[in-house]
Amino acid sequence: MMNITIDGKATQVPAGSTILDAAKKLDVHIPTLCFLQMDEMKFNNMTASCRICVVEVEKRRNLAPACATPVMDGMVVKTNTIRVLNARRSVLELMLSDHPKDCLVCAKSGDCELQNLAEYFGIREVGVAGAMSTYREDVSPSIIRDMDKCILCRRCETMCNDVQTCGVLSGVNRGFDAVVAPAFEMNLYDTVCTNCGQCTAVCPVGALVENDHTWKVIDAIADPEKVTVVQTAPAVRAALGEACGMEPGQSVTGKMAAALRRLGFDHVFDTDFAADLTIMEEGSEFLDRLQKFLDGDKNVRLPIMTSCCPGWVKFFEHQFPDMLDVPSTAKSPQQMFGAIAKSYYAEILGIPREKMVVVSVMPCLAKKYECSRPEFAVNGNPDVDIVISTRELGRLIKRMNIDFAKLPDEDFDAPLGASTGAAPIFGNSGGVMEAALRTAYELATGETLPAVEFEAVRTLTGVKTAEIQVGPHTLNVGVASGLGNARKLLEMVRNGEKQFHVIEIMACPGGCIGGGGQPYHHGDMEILAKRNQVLYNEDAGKELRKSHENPYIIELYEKYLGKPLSEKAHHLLHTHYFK
Ligand code: HC0
Ligand code: SF4
Repeated sequence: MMNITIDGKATQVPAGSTILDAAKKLDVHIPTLCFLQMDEMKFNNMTASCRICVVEVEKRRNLAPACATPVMDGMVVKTNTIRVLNARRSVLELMLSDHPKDCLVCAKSGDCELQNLAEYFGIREVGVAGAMSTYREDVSPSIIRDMDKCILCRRCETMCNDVQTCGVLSGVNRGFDAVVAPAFEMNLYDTVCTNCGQCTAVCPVGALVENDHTWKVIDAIADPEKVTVVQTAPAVRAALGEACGMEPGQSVTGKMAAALRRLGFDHVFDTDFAADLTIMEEGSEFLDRLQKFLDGDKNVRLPIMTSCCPGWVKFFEHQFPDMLDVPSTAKSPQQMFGAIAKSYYAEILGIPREKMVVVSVMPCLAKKYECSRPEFAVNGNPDVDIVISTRELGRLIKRMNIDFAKLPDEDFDAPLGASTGAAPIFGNSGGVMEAALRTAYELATGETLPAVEFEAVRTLTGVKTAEIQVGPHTLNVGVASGLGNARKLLEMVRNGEKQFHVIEIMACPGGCIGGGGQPYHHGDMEILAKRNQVLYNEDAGKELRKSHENPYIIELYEKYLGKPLSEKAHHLLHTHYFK
């Protein structure tokens, strides 16, 4: 152990700890900007590039960055001397001298770590004339890159390279022109970017933000010629409260339905309905492949992999093009919902699909890209027209003067608003697997499951493998969240290291609860754990907890689709992948 004294308070920390670690232990606040660490995700941005955290160390000539300086035994540190304060203020002024001053119209205003620091240090004018560099704006369907605002903290690079293993972003150019960009300074859209949005989740400023579509939603609602239909993803209900000023960990499903009605949507539905539908299709596809495999069919591909996460789909299309026949062909719940809304439900309403506007509220930025894929449209009319993130819905609710916390709990509309407990858990890593196992077990064995909870596949972050008994079959299952973890599982499959039967992958660490469009959690992993619990509680509180028990899903098959994997179901609910 190392002894250290900070601002007159003494403590001991293990060797290898930084001054910042010791300060946290002592409850001494040291401001940081570039630094961010999330051990559970293996995310560690310790570039020490911003120098906001400098401190004075006795017997050392230079100030030291607290985030990257290891504690030495007997160290004496001061965090608030005039020398330290002046150095931090100069650093901040230099940074602001090369930063746009358009906070009034910046997407990150109110949530910007640089703005917060300027306020904390009482900066009222920038006394340094900087050479403001300008960079073109890069707009993808999911993300806007405004590199004028980049402060070179490198958090996005760490996320994209170390956690997601996509390798899209790295530092380019020198001096004032230095930015973080794709190779050859290509647009994100032209790279192997998966649109996961995890870079926006860690960007401290407005350099990487979602492509905001809130005004498109307002326009659609105000258009008297349009019928607006909204769907909400499983993970949104676990975090929307945070975007509306409530404490993390509160389930706001009923308030969310009420808010969407107050916003003026004509039909307030739930992606959870389509999650149940996905289980019917994906579960049946799995049982079909498993039976063929057991019958000795050499052409059948196992494991089956979930295909509901569009960041993951883009990842395997780019990185594993030799394995495009492995994932399930089932569309994601978002796209199944759009396809059913604009066929089955448009027919019930007696309107043409062009009159309907389907809006999704998602925890995810890749969903914005997913709905723009040409295969998810009929004669150019998309199945899902507009996707907004949880953060954007929070903004809309505030913009429309809705006092969210005081709203009553309301139900979704029928028929596309009904779901079982198997659906909300889709938002947790391991949830799609659990939902699929509940249904596959009962369809395969014809018996009632003794207990619906499959604890063995529940995991907050990382990789989990388990053996699950389904009737006479022992299934090897794998679950991964975060694309770096997905890569590990896929390489095991490709190398033939392990025979899996089913694999669930979600691109974002923790699953959709940690999606790139969720309220910023600033590295606080407890917030993710609370969101995770909200969804399991919602499942536990439902009377029906298996997708095949959803009465409206049963009705949809009886009246419209026939049975899972029917020709009509294939036409509306399945897709294919591209190299
Ligand atoms: Fe998800 Fe989904 S669970 S990807 O994470 O399957 O975004 O929440 O909506 O589509 O249902 C996101 C969340 C969804 C889809 C569902 C799946
Ligand atoms: Fe990398 Fe994901 Fe950001 Fe694309 S969206 S640049 S893949 S972190």
